[in-house]
Parts: sequence; C-alpha cells; structure tokens
Amino acid sequence: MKRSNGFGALCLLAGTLMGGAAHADDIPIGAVEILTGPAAAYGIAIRQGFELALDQINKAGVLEGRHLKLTFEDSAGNKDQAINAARLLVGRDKVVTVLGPTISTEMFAVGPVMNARHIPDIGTSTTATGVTDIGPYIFSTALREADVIPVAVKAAYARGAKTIAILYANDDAFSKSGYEVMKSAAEALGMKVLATEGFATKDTDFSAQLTKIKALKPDAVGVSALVEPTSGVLLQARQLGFGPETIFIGGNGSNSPKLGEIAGRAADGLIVGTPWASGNTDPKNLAFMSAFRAKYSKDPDQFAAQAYETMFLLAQAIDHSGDATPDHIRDALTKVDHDGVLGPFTFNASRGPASTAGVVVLVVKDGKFVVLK
Ligand code: 1QQ
Repeated sequence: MKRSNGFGALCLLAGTLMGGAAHADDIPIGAVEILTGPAAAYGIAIRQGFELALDQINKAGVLEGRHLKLTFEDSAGNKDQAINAARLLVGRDKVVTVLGPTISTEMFAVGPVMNARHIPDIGTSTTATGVTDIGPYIFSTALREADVIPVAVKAAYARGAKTIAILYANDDAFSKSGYEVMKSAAEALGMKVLATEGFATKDTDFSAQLTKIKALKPDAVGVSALVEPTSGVLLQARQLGFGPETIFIGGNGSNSPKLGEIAGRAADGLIVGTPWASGNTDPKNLAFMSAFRAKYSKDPDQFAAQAYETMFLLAQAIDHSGDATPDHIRDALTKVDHDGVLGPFTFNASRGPASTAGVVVLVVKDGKFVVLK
C-alpha cells in the first residue's frame, strides 16, 4: 500500500478549487440513493454532499492524476430497485465501491449482494442496528439509532417526561430499530411506556393511534418513522389537540428540513439527536457550509454532511489502497483516519463510526432545527 502526502491539505484547499473533465484513469464509484418519491429529500441531500466533496477532491488532484467518477442510480426507496441499481453499477460501470443505499431497509437487501461480490458498500444514512453486521464489506458512517436516540430520550426525561407512548412504522427496518431503542432507552431511565402503536410508512391517517395515545396523557410521544409519515403524525397530533406540554421525540428520519416543509409549525417542539449540527463553528464545518451554500444556494442538512464526509473517507481509502481494487479499498477503509465535518473519524471493528460522542440534541422551532438549550 502506498500513502501520498497531499490528502490532509486537500480538505482545506478544496473549497476554492474548480471542476474537471472525464479522464482515462477515472476510478468508477457508484451511489444508490432515493432520488424520487416521498423519501427523495434524503437522497437529494446525500447526492449534493457527495458531489460537492467530489468536486473538491478531483480539483485538488490528490489521487495522482486519477479522478473519482461517480454514477448515481435511483432506488426510489424500493429494495428490489436498489438491488438492481447496485448490480447495474457493478456490472455495467465496474464500480469499485458502492455508496448507499439511503435507508436501512434497502441496505439489508443490497448489503448481502455487495458483500457476496466483495464490493465495499458504505451507507451514509443507514442507522438501524445490524447494518454493518451484514458482512466485512459493509460500512456505515452514520451513527445508529442506538447511539443517538437514547441521548434525545434523556433530554426529554431531563425536561420532566416520566411517561412515553411510541408510534412507529412497523414495515421499515430503521423505524422498527428506532422504536426498539426508544423503548429500551425510556425503560432504562425508569420512564413508563404507556402504549406502542404501529402504522405503515405509506399511511396518511394516524388518528386512531393518536386518539388512543391522547387518552393516556403521556408526557412524551416518540415517533420512529421516515420524514413523510412523521410529518403526518405531527400534523394530526396538533389537530387532535396535543399541545406543547407533550414532548415529541423523533429519530434520524425526522432530521430533515422536509419535516418543517411538510408539517410547518406542527413540528415545533419535536426533539431529535444528530451527529452533525449546522451551528458547529469548527472551521472545517464553516468551510463546508459556505462551499455548500455557494454551490446549492441553501444550507446543508445532516444527510449532506455525512455524505460529504464519507466521500473524503473513501478518497483517502482509495489513495491508500494503491491499486484501487475493491479488496484493497475495503482493507484501507478499515484504517481511514480523517478529521472533517463530523469531527475525527475512524471506523470501529464493526465498520461503524468509532466515536459515538458528539451527539447534539436539536428542537424544532418555527419549523426549523435549533440546538436544544
Ligand atoms: C435509515 C435511516 C433513514 C432515516 C435514512 C434516510 O436512518 O433508514 O437507516
């Protein structure tokens, strides 16, 4: 394995550099993300994070003249489409690494296929328990619900919540995992779980579940679901008379600006934990934020930040792999060490983020996320 010297400096330089053309020595990588349908806000943010990082990496030229060439395939949130997309990237484009898919339900379908083909696959937003247990080629740069939700539940507890009811989408791997974590985190604090209600991700009417829960007068209501159903739950909860005295707690799925776009002020008061917050004034984060704003005329979200960071980790692994073959990239990924917008990052022995410190709890105020004080 070879190690080139320019990589660290690249990250600081990168924001000021310009784009590049296709190259004979392109290194093909692929991404399977949700670019259409109700969960597209996640995949679009992720694509923006990848593309910003890619511009910077390719312009800085740290891969000794080689460029990363990223091809996207849309999974639309469908696990069969995600498998086909990943197969296409490997078969047609000969990608040496796959990024994504976006949701854990898709990763549990795609991961085994990539693992069997010995193609490294890095989820940047997959937070269910067990994702990286799929096999040695599967990595995740996202903190799991198990790492983040207990911090949010603790914040609710500290604000006086002694009882909780939980609503969750029982047809989605991330949502189920988040529910289990919420329940055990609440129980570990001595909170009483008054009710558990399920629904399907596609549902739009949650009034039966919310009516039952309202009668129990819980101090907190946990919602573990993707952003569209979470928004629907919040809108209906307000219509049914849940007021600010009830603390709503979300999971990773609610941590998208889409929540405020759909639910508006009905989302106010929801608390959620995150590994990345826009208010982080570390110079690396400020540089990322300003480069992102310059390219897309809007602020990044957590999903964009995780994707941006992941591209730098992958570039470092490819650089250190020497020959950019999937097996050598996999081995190099286990040793990456990068201090970027998520703070110092290495993988643990299970190929997830080594550090679970630094979870920030946010609260929605006027439809926007602010740090919970
Ligand atoms: C998962 C998630 C989703 C909210 C990602 C968009 O965390 O499916 O694991």
